[in-house]
Order: sequence, then structure tokens, then C-alpha cells
Amino acid sequence: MDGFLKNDPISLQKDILYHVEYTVARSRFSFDDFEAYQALAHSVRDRLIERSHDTQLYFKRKDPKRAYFLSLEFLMGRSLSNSVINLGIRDQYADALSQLGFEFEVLAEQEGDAALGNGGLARLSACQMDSMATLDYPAWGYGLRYQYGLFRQVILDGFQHEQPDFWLNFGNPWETERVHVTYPVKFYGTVEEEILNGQKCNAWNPGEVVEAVAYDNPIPGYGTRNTITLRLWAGKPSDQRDMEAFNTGDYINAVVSRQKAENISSVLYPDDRSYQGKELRLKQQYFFVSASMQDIIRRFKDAHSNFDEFPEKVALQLNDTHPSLAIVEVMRVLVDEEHLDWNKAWDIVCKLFSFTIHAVIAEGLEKIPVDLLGSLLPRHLQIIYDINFNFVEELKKRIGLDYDRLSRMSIVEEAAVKSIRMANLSVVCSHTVNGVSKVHSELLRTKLFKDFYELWPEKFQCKTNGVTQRRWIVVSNPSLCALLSKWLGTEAWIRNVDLLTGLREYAEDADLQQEWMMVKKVNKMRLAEYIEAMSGVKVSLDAMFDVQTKRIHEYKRQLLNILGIIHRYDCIKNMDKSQRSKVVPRVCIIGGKAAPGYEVAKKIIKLCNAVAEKINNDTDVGDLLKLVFIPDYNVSLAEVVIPGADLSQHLSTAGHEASGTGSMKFLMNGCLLLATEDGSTVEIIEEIGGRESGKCYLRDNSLRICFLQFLFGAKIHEVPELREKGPAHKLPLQCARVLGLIRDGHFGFEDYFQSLCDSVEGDDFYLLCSDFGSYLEAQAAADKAFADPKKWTQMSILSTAGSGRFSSDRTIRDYAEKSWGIEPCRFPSEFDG
Ligand code: NBG
Repeated sequence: MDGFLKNDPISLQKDILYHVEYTVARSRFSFDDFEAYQALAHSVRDRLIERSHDTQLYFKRKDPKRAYFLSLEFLMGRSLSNSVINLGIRDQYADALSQLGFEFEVLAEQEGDAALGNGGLARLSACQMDSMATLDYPAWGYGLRYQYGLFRQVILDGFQHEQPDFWLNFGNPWETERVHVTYPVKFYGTVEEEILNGQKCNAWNPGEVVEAVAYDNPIPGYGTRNTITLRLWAGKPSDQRDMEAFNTGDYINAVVSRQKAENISSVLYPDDRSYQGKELRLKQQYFFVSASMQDIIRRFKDAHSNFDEFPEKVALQLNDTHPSLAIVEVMRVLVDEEHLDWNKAWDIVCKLFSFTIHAVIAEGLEKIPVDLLGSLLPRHLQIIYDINFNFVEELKKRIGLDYDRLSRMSIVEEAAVKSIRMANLSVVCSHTVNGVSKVHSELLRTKLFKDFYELWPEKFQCKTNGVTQRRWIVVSNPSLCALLSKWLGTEAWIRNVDLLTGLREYAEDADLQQEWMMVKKVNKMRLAEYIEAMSGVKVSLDAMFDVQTKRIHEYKRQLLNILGIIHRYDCIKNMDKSQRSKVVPRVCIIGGKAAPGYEVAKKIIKLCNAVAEKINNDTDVGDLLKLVFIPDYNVSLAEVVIPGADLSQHLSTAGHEASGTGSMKFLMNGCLLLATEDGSTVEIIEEIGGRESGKCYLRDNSLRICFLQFLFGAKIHEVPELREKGPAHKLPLQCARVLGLIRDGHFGFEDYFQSLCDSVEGDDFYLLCSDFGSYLEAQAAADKAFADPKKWTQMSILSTAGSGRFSSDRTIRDYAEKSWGIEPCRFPSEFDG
């Protein structure tokens, strides 16, 4: 049965009006856009709930092995458009609304972003959830329901300021609070040995108990009735421990301390690379892990009584080290609560976990000071010590008394601050360790986890990241979506993205090229309108829209981009009229947030805005060059920016980007890439640049202009030597001149910017100097290519055509088959004919 709710426009209208009246509590004769959005969202949610019930009942009946995706961050963005598209009822809703006098797009703009994550890792989780649902996998996502998502970035006088994102202010129509799904989570206290049935065991007497309550967010698949769940936990005071305080009369303090429980899940840490040594962060990690494990074990026990079957029914995915306390928690439950023998419990634990790491350098790995862990989770620290003891004993048998290696591999780091190495814990206890691109996986094997790789080569796998074409083409670029379906003669590519390669044969077709250019123009117009509304800067649609949007980091080298823009500006200023007439006009767009405590990144933002101010007001330059900083870059802005880009820049110093997923979204939208050979770019070149349609021109060692991308810069293996040599001998003239302009105050704030210039002229760790020359050459090559619209369009078509390999559908299938051992479990429905 396909459910109670009907999807014809009349029924949809009735539903919307019902929710206006009874859910939003406004008169059905008078409501505004926001109220209409709320009612609309609730009517979509009803349909999601119905499907999610069907899906869960079906899973329950079939009892397949399930995968649980544990992540402390999910960057979901908006839900409305994505949901109705995946449900296949967008047009019906649009019709229903227009008869009520509303426009679907206008209402969709009313929705705020769910920004429960920082950057790449978090958006990847969201893309992967969409693929798990679409591919019918019996999977769940687990995370935290932060009340404050990633901060809002406000630019004042060119500087970044952070404002809290209290995203739940107007309610969240997509979630369902499950008041009956709550679990107690324990903290602090002591561990005592007890004798139970003649057996010694450890009892943890906690000092604090917080209740975790579940909020379910439905994730609908596309072209399937399957709708899976992202379950997010929020903190709530527990009734278990407070009676005493009330009875002793300290009523006020008792209430205040109960309120602290809600703080656990209140705020997302806004640094995307380090969280070391913060008690609240550790509390968040354990809170989410403990609640999730209780929920997963409860579900297992509903149908099974023997824990030997646990690994046959449960796969646990660790998204980076953040959830890795789950390993210890499962051990604790099995040994202390289920009273399994240690070895048996260990056997089970080793079959459960697959671990994906997103970091590149050892300094980025998470360590937790033993003092902190021992005070917050005393029993867990004991268990970690025991795991480590057994591991090191085993290791000694395998490698002998190589103390250097033993101490490198130990889970416990004996340094000035004794700490637990969460990455080592995860590698030891997981059956699979995944890198997120080929290059990154190789780095894991040869550098980061070399010692472990030599011990357990079979554990190490590569799962190159991917992004979902549902969000990044169908939702964000409807005109391209229609064009693709028309030329491929089917919409099947939305579920089977490999079909996009069918476009290759038409890449030179004049009609397709014409339509392709029109689509790009429509998207550029939308972006240009946004830019003008946001900054007052008018940009020309004939210019090349050149975009770099991502978190601001030194290694991502937004500074290199800005130095390049200053160089371009300087060149234009020094040209005569006839030279200027040959310049390919550019609109340079930069966007991204800097972690609040990251001073250098914040300086880079200020520099960008200072340079923009100067250039955009220079009448000599006019439309030849514009620079725009887009404030508060987030998922919904990305949906406007990416389709409107001609060129996108991915400039990380080689060896620093684990994968990069932005590039894949641009690629799907027919953008050409200007990039270093780093992370997944290497595979993009393999897929697109290396094809018969895309010859690779090697001009010299430093510049590799591929047919479809503009590549530049040092390669990974060249980086150490270049660093060793130091910058002094290689400061190119052009770079020196650009730095001189900044130092001399051409853009104001010269004192403030000196340190940025020093970092380039000083040790130049990120190799801006040495890559500057080849960067400019790649830029010149891009200009040249853009001047030939036919050629450029052909390249653009081939980019989209080759983007299928970078779909998260491929990644998730890989995980399901090679790490999780799960199979699709599809609810039979109208989609199956
Ligand atoms: C990021 C890496 C990216 C990678 C994504 C997803 C974090 C902490 N890391 O290179 O920097 O693409 O993870 O794997 O967001």
C-alpha cells in the first residue's frame, strides 16, 4: 500500500491549508510567505513520515544487517526542495501553490540552513545520507542536535565577525521529537569492583546523568519509497539523580544545575581542524556515542538475544575520530553490562567498526589528555588501558622490542601531557581504515599510519569521496537538469549517474553547445543578481566567473588567489587602451568562513575585502576585473554560486587536501578547474583529462595544461625539497611586486597586512612564492581558453559528462560492499511499476 496521502494538486492544497490553520495556527484566508512555507514544510513532512514508517517496518520485518553512520557533524542545508524532488512531487506542489497565489521558489527561500557542521567532512556526511537512502541501504545516521549551528559570518569594514546561529528560533518543521526515545548518559564518578554471581566485575557509579532525547530527521531517497532517518540527540535534564538536591531544599541550584544538561548539545565547535583538550567537546562526543550505542543495542536486542550475531546485524561507521569512543563504549557495555568475557567482547568489537579519516597531517589527529578522560569517563580510561596493554603485548610478539615503533603505535602517548591517541585507537579496533582519495589513502599507508599498514595491510582501503547529483545538479541547477535529461533522453542519470558519459558524443554538437551556453547564462544571471543585491557591485555576464569558495585556510591558499588578482589588477593598470581591449574580463568570487580564533585566516578575509574595495572602485579597470567576497558562505549559497561559475579554483599546496569535494560539485555543473594536483583532483584528471577526448599537454614540468583543467604548481613529491630550499632564492619578480604593493599601503591597513607578506617572503611554508609563476601561467591559459567560447563550452560539457565517478552513490556502494557488508533493502512501491 502506498499510503494515505494523495499527491494531486487539490489534495496538496487542502493539506497546506490544513497546516496553515491547525499547525501554524493562522487563518487559512490570511497568511504570509513564511507561514506558507511552514505549512508547506509540514505537509511535506507528513509524506516523509509515512514513508519513513513504511521503511522502518519493512527493515524490521526483513531484519537485514544495518549500517550506522556516526558523525558529529552533518551539514544538511535546506530540506524543502531536496525533499519534494526526491519524493517526485515538486511540480504537483508548485501547481498547488500557484493556485493558492504562492510561488514555490519564493517559499523555498524562506527556509534557513541546518548548518550542524563546519566544512568538507560535514557536507560529505549529508551527501552520503542522500546516497544511502537512494540506494535503498538499511542505514541510519546518528549525530548531535546543536541548538547553535556554525556561526553566521558578518563582514564589517572588511573584517569577519561571528554571530550565533540560533537556527531553531522559528522551529524546525522537518524534525520529530521522540519523547519516548531517551537514554541516560553517565559522566564522572568512580569505578568499583564488585562481585556478581561469583564473578569480578566493574561498576561505574556516575557523578552526573544527562538524558539524551532523539530528534528524527527523515532522509528520502530519490526514485524509491525508502526514507531513512538521521537521528540527532539533544541533552535534557535527567530525573535520576536530582531528588536529593530537591529534598535538601536547594531548589534554585538544583534547577540551575539541571539546565546545564541542555548545554551539552548546545553549540557546535567552529574549528574544522582541531578540538584538542576541551572538556565540553569530549562530553559531546561521549554523549552522542553513548545514546547512539544504547539505541543500536536496543534495536538489536528487540530481535536477537545472542551477541555473537551482533556483527552480522550491525556495521558501525566512524566518521573521523570524533565518534571513536564508541569502540570503548561497546566494549564497556558488553563486558560490564552484558557480562561477556573480555576476549569474546573484543572479538565482537573488532568486527564492527569501519573508520574513515579526513586528516592529512599527524598534527591534525585528535588526542585526549588522560587526566580529562579519566575524570569524565573513568571506566573508559581503564578499558582503553586494557585494550592498549593487550595490543602492545601482541605487537611485541609480532615486531619484537622495537621500542620506537612500539611507542609510535601505542594508543597511549607518554609525552609531557599524557594522552590517548584517538586515531591509533580507531585503527587498532577497526576492520577497515579508509582514505578519502587515492592520494590520501597512499599517504595513510606510507606516512600517517605506516607502522600500522605494515602490520595490517589488508585493513587499508581507498574510498574516494563523492557528492550527490540530486542536490548539486537536480536541486541547485534545474535548467541543467532539464537539459541533461533532454539530451540523454532519460532522467535515469539521476539514480545512475554513469549515464552522464553519454553526453560525450554530443560535446561538439552546435545545438547542445548553444543550449549549454544559455543554461550557464541563466545561472550566471542568478548569481550576478545575488552579488548586486548583496554588495551593490554590478558584474558583467560576459566576464569569466571565477570562484574559490571553501573554508579559509592557509593551506587552501586563498592568499595565492588574492595575490594573483592584485597582479592582474596591476597589469591592467599598466596597459594602454589597445592592450586593455584584449583582456578577458573576470569576476573573481571568494567566499568562506575562518575559524573564530584563526588570526591569519581572518587577515586573508580582510585583505580580500580591501583589495575588492580598491579594484571595484577603479574606473580605469571597469568591467575588466571585479572582486567580490561573498559573506556567510553556506550550503544554500553554494547552490547559487556553483552553477553560476565558469572556472573554479582549488589551490591547496600539494599534499595538504585529503580529498576536496567542492571541485566535484563544480565539475558536475560544467565548471573548469584551475587546480594543483592534490587530493581528488588527481582522480578528476585521470577521469577527464586523460580520456581520448582530453589530451594532456605537457609544456614543461611546472605547467601541465590538460584539456579540461588548468593545472599548476609543485607536485606532492616535490614539496619537501622546495621547503628545504627555502624561499629566498625563488621570490619571483611578479610576486615581489605584488607584496610590495600591499606593504606600501595600496590597499590600506599596511601595518595589519605586513605579517601576511612576511609569511610569504619568510619561510613560505605553503609555497606561494615557488608556485606563483606557474599559477599565473595557468591563469593565462584559462583566459586564452575562455576567449574561444565554442572550445570552452565543449570543455564544460565534457566536465559534466565525466563527473559521474565523483558521485557519492559510487562511494556509498563501495562502503556497503567493501566495509559494511550490507545489501539494499527496498520497500516495494509504486516506483517498481
Ligand atoms: C575535510 C578535508 C577535505 C575532505 C573532506 C571530506 C574536514 C575536517 N576535513 O579534503 O579537509 O574532502 O574532509 O573527506 O572537514
